[in-house]
Amino acid sequence: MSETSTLHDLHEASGKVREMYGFGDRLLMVASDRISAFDVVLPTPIPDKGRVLTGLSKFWFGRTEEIVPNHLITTELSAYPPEAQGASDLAGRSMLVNRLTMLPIECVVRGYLVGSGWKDYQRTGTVCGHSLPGGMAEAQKLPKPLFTPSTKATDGHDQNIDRDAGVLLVGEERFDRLAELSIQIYETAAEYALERGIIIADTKFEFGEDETGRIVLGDEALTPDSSRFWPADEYATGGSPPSYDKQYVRDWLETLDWDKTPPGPAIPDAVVAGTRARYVEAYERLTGGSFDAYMNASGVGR
Ligand code: PZK
Repeated sequence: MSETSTLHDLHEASGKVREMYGFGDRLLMVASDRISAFDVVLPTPIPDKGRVLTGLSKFWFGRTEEIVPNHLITTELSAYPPEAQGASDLAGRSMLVNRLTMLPIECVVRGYLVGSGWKDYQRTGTVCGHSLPGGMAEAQKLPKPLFTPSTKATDGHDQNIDRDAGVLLVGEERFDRLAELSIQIYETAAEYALERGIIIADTKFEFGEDETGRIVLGDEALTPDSSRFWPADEYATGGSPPSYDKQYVRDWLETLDWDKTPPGPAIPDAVVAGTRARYVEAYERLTGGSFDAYMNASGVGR
């Protein structure tokens, strides 16, 4: 006797804070409210975080589709496959997307000299094979955004690669197209965000190919989990600027005697509320719309 399958039976993969379900040539991506800090997923969710990230990805897919096609089909629950219709809590936090053949490089673009880029620069004067002017400060804006791809290493940490290594993985023609697309999307988004008070310091894109061999933007795009967002009014060089969304959590974690290995500590209510407010603020600043309106339009609470 055949049984009706539920969403749980169709689970294909878990990310740190997301889940993926398969429906033949389509996938359902679900963003949870889990938050990670210092690379550890904390036990306390940030209410609506997954909805903010999904709303932002949807917004950016719409604003970048003239540059590159993307995998988004719909976020309309009524258009989801029947197996997903009965599931609760998908509203506003899920996207139905086209299944792609994902390309095996992470397409990182850096507009500012921070993180591993700053470390590499201090050691070698270069970032992923790009040589830079001498005397740059931490968090300084780069003369031009750099394409600094990486691969997922077996330990889960990303390994920066140079052009030669990237070309071995995807071929020269694809590599050059990915670089060009990534920089064009980043420049367009960063210019727009800066007008709204948010610096996108760097970001990571993942691309795939559809059945016709066309390059398509996949994954999430230009969210605070895939990018470094900084408040423009607090920007300064000579240190690592505060994270727009996670600084409350990080500052509170630094007051504890926690060694940054799992399990992380539970987050107090005031820190949860402050962090949620920052995510909602990022959504509203970037999209120019109210997050309440997004929730209502997405069918949250129906
Ligand atoms: C794909 N991931 C990452 C893992 C997540 C996300 N359109 C696509 N086609 C095929 N594969 C993927 C995508 C996308 N996006 C994405 N892994 C494969 C991932 C776990 C949970 F939400």
